[in-house]
Amino acid sequence: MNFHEDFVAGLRERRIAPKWFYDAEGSRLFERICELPEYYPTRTELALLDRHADEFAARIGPGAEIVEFGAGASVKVRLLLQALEAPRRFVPVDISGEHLAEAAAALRADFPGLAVEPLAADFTASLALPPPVGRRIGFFPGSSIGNFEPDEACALLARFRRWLDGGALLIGVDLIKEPALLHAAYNDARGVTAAFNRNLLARANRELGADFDLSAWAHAAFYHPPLRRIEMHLVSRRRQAVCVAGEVFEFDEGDSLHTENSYKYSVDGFRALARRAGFEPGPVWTDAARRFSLHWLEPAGGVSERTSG
Ligand code: AVJ
Repeated sequence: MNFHEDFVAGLRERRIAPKWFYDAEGSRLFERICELPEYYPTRTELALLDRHADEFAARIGPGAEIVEFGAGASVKVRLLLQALEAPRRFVPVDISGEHLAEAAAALRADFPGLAVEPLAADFTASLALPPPVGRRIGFFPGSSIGNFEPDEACALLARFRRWLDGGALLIGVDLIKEPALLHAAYNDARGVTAAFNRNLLARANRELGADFDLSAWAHAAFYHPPLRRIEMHLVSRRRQAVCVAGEVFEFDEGDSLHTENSYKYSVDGFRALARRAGFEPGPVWTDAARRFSLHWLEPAGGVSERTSG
């Protein structure tokens, strides 16, 4: 559960969970990725949120509470909040506490009537949400769902459904597309994605006193069509030994640490997954080039109308 144990266990398995990318530095690097010309998901999703904000607001209704899972920067939720009628409360949940506090302060200043109650937590573990104060709506933008194996993604969606207490989920999902476009998005010319990937090792150096030589690890990211996923790896450029918290790990030239999967879905494939998780998929919004999608998911099985009180 903590970075130390999970990272060391991950080194043995040659696989590290992507949630550990997001320390303060990693969160900053991720924000830079979102501004890259090659990284189409963020700007495509932002355009969708902007264009359809009134439709989302109509579905969400007045006096709602928004819970954002993996809330990094607040740009996306701002578009939503601005369109809502008297939103009651915003609960951003993020694994990077430092990052959360900054964003929360800015939101409070800009939305005076809104209670902002950040929760520094790992939502892949357990989540102690406060009792809802209005109709609770989940917001999970950015296609972070793609980080999970489809079965895990299904289990996570089912957990969101329970946490949402009868409320709906608005979720962003990156779509299957031409491999060249996917490849470019994870192999940007400026090397920001490579720096983001290597920050995992830099973080281990900072927090665990590890002695990774960052220049000895190559960034590798590629689309794997049979599994419909981008894989990111850090590949050892030479034979080397690394010391992490008193333990030595040996790597041959070409050994890889698998640091991330980013699954891509078809619209129908994702709707089927959502159904398996107990949701009734509603409308889907996509851009003209069908690069990215936003899905409205209601809990299946007749959930009561929202109450006004
Ligand atoms: C935040 C998981 C959606 O998979 O595209 C971006 C993370 N990794 N570039 C993604 C990421 C490399 C991103 N998610």
